[in-house]
Amino acid sequence: MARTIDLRSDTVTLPTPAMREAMYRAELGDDVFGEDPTVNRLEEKAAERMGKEAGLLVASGTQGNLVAILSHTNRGDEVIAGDLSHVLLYEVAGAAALGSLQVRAVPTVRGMLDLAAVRATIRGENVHYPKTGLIVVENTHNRHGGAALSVDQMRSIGDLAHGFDIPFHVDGARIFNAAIAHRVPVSELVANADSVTFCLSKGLSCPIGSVLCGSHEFIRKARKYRKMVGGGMRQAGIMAAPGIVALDEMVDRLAEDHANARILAEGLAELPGLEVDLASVQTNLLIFRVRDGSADSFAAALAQEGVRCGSIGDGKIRMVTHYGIDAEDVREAVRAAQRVMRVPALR
Ligand code: TLP
Repeated sequence: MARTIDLRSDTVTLPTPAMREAMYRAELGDDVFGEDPTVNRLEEKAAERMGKEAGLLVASGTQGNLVAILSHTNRGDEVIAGDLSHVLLYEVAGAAALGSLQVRAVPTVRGMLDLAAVRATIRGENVHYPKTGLIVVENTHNRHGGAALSVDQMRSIGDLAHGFDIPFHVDGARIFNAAIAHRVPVSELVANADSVTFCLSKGLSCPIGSVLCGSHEFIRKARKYRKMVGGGMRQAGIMAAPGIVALDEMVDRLAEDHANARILAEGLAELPGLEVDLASVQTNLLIFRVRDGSADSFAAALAQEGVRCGSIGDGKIRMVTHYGIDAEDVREAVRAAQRVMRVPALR
């Protein structure tokens, strides 16, 4: 049987042989005591890469964002985030449930926060108002089809936030994809961010983990919140070791995923019945609309053809390219979609 081409997410990536080897050989200690040398090495390396003072290994992107949000704010504060952001839509309302925070959504265009709306949403001094405690931006932006914000865009958000003395957190689950798309060092993208979370377990192919980076003082606070939410892990070097391999070996290859996403998008754009906005495809993620028929049945029929994708609501399909998917796989995915679109039941 032909193998499945799994385009549901870059989270499905499996560790490389070098990562498995690194896990096997990792020097370990108790990280809650700060004694796991491999974790310490990853945290230093990640912080250096991001241009920040310190790093903190966390279990997931969701945990990294939650811990960052808790560390920047106080109970009852407001957090401003994009209307389609992951922290708002897909993190189980952790900020509300665990931080007693109110998240205010502002409109976004291709991942970029509407700055006038942000300005209008920031609270002034009034007995009725909560404090605006944090602004969160996502780069690249998941629900905006992997849109990559530029250095200028990131800087303008940070400048606005800091003009009001508000910290600025970056949900950079896929920040390296943004850096590759704009051909800039990742540290430039997050230069004026107070904190950034990036995921090891997506395009970088690690089995587990994300790293939260920021100032020494911020990370000291975040370390306690990580413990509070059960993220104090012991011999976590086994998950940090592949992270080190990822930062050394897996960043530049993200360009291949972007090239494959482009081949995929161009192929799908040819098919009548699908609505693909080629201009929106910047990185490894592609969101398009099924014009004829339902997105759910399209995804189900495509799965029958050996290609898995995500039906994300509103008649839309998401496909993500990643390590383990090559140009021939995406061409096969296009052929499968072609077969599916000819199925009369879908029309
Ligand atoms: N996103 C996952 C799903 O949750 C949708 C995916 O398959 O894309 N920020 C962003 C921008 C993300 O896309 C994700 C994961 C996270 C945070 C959370 O990361 P994890 O899954 O490690 O908690």
